[in-house]
Amino acid sequence: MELIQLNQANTTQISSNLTCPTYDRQALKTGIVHVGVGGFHRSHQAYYIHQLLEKYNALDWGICGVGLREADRNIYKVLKKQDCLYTLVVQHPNGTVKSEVIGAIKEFLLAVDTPDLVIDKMAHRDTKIVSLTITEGGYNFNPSTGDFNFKNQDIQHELKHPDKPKTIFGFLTAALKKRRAAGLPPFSILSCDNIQHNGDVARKMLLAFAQKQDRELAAWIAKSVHFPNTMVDRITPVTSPEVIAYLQETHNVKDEWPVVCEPFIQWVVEDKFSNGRPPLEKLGVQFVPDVSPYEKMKIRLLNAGHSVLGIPGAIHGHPTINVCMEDPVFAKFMRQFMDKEVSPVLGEIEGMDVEKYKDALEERFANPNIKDSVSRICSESSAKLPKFLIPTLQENLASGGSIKYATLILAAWCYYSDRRVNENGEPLEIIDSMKTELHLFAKTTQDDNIAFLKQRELFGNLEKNPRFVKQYTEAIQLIYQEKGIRKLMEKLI
Ligand code: CS2
Repeated sequence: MELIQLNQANTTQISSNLTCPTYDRQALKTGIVHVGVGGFHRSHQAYYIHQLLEKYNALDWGICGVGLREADRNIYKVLKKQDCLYTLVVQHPNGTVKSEVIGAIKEFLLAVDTPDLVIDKMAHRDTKIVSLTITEGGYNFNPSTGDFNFKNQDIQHELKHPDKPKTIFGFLTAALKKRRAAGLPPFSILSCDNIQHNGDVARKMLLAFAQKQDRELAAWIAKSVHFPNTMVDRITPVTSPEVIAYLQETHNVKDEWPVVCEPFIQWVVEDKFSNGRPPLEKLGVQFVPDVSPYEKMKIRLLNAGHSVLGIPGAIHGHPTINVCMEDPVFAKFMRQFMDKEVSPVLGEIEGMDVEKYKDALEERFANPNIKDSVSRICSESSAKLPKFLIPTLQENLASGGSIKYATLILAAWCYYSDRRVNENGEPLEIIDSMKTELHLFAKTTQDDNIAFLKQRELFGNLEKNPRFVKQYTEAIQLIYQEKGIRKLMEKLI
């Protein structure tokens, strides 16, 4: 049988063996402009919106996707060819698979090609929210001071040429300026990245930038734009060729970039919007006055837990998170890290059962059908660890709590950045915008055991803490004896 290309015209045919949108996509307005259309946006926010369209026909809340970088050209091409349709493949731990075509994204713009269209879209009266998944690095702050990085070349360019934006900050200010001039209300800026107080961070960064560009505009933004904090959650691995083949074999559909995810989904949002919001509470999104306890719990347990498995997993040669969880040493190490180092700093969280949350995480990480690669988890560790892991370590240093698990992970990260091969001699796939610097600092470790810690923007003043330095130096010496990371983990549990 000939494969059917996924696109709008073919949905009638495709829907005979794969669920397709039934709402009128032609009539969709794009109330949301979303910047950063990766797998996570497509498994999470776009899926919620899709359900809202299916169940409540809320046609004002379609999505216009935006890619800011040249690297977004691939997704742009695929989505264009597929009329922005894609398949979401939900993989349950017991092997059940539920696939569905998602239609919430109506258009997609590539900012490097058409920056003016992006500004116009954000400034359009239909746009009520600009949401973001631009990754931890996209917020352009110095990880150790939290201040806006004005040294970034693209930012320098934008400050000189406000009409030629490149980064999210240039686009948001250009669009808000236009709205203000037209007498339109501002949009809300909804950050969906794994950063504690993500809305507050987005606000602080945008205001720092806007103040340098246009003080009056900055004052207007400060007064009238809302930046709700959010906690987002759904494990979404990188799409593998097997999933594309699976859809071809099982559903006879050619989808060049489907998305795989786990069944679990959660979104907690502070209910403060500048210009309305979709009624997502109908789908179980939790609107709360303060998102802090949720985000802290998620980032310190889930995201840090991932790194605690992923970095030693990469060194040892475990390909995925579920394979790490099948290894009893890794699974126990991760749980003890959560119990002994994270739980004490989290304390009691009102209305939340932290023990249950950790149990559920163990099950989610172990889902054998997700096959979340350790290389995805280790990617951009330079942006993740300072937010996910180091704060826990610092709080334990302050309180005299346990630090040995987190410290071993930092020492392992140094070894990983230095050696760049796993224990079987196979090259590691390191994806990190600071890859070169990480290697430069790590490679002198054998002469100076704490060389890696000298990257102050990542580690702050940890190198000055005698208790930490002692623990770290011991860990480094043991790792560099090359007896195997797994043995070291075993010794600690
Ligand atoms: C992962 C996240 O690599 C990582 O940072 O921990 O992408 C994680 O899978 C999501 O935050 C789950 O919601």
